[in-house]
Amino acid sequence: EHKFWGTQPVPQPGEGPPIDDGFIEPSRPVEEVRQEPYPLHKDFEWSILDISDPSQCKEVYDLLSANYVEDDAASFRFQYSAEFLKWALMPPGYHKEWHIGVRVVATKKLVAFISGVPMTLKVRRNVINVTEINYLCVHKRLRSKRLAPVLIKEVTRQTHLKGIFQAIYTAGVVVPTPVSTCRYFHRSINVPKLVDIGFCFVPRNSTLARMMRLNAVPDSLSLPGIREMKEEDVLQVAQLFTKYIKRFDMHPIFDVEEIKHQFLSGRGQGNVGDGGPGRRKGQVTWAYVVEDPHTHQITDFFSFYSLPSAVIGNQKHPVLEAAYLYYYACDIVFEPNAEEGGLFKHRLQSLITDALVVANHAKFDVFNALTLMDNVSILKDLRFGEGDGFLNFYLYNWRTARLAGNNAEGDVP
Ligand code: YNC
Ligand code: MG
Repeated sequence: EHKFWGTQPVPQPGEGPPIDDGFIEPSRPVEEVRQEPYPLHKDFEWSILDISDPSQCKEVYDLLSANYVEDDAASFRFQYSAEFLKWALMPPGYHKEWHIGVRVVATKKLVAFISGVPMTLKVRRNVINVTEINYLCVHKRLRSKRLAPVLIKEVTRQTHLKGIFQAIYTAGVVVPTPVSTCRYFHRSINVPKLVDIGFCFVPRNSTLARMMRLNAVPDSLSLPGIREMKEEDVLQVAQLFTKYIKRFDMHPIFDVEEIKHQFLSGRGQGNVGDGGPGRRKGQVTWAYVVEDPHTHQITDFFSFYSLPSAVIGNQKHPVLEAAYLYYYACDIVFEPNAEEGGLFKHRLQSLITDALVVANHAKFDVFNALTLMDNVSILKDLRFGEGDGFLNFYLYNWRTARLAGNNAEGDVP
């Protein structure tokens, strides 16, 4: 059934849960790794892209803008900004050899892309160095020609050449074999626009005015001591993040440099407002901390990123401005059995409500979140609605039992 995936070191359909966690195929010495790129049709050539070069970054942006992920109805298409790609593809320790393009020999036009970035991942009891694969894209005119498997094999080869033999990736599609599946939830902010573009509907028993009232976001931040994260906070945020994230069966491990990159390097240039209301020029990420007014300790933080979508064929509203909840942490512990979820749930609700306030000021139309981390405990109360999209998580060359996640209510049936 899966001509390509059936040949790869991934759990195959019908395999039972593994007896123990570990690799599927052993690592090899770098000398034994294939040294030549995989062959391409004679009209095409491989091209390593230098994302630090604005013109090459723009080429990837142009390819993805016209050809990347769309929803099933082809109404929306992800429109990652060039600044976003720079932030996502150039974390500490990135390898330019993992930013792989395919060009037309005759015109040098970029027609396909795949990328990897290094990451330290904890999966249950094991810490593994992986590549995080993303932005696999083939130009619409070159689809269904088995180019995707060649891109995947080439990024695998380049990964092996750096001594890395495991990968993590996510996709909307199901291929062998997801390790976990999350559902998307959406919190409406700009209700009239969302209705206008068909992102949501006014139910028969409601009105636009009532929907706007129900989804009104508070005018100002509510947590005492909340403010934008700054460079001086990096060490404390790293400690808070590391402590909080340990509770989950699969999570990245970020050192201090990586924390700085993840939460501060996508912040854009200039002052808030230079990129429009509530935004810096080129701002990709937002990060806020709660500093205890008495102890000056950082007790909480949240982050989200900007990932707009093109509204396909809409002249009035060409772009849907979407914010995506990213990492957060609190210094109090989730109590699953406490009445109403206890202190933690209350705290997380206040924290993410403040995230909505910031996103509203920055003129986002919708705030999205997945059913991971502790999100499920707060999504319904904060008026996030269940979406129809799922995100499947995959591990390459690593066996582990399926991760239930903390997503009981949002998991696939
Ligand atoms: C996908 N998204 O099943 P079989 S997500 C994985 N992830 O193989 P062809 C995919 N595999 O089933 P097309 C996949 N999509 O026969 C398709 N496949 O075994 C498999 N869309 O290839 C598919 N971006 O070239 C089939 O298909 C084979 O021309 C078919 O190209 C596919 O970035 C694609 O959704 C996705 O641009 C490039 O449709 C194209 O259709 C496209 O005939 C819009 O391919 C954009 C889009 C995907 C976003 C993403 C994560 C990708 C992960 C790839 C796997 C990485 C493995 C780890 C490597 C490193 C290992 C180390 C160490
Ligand atoms: Mg193809």
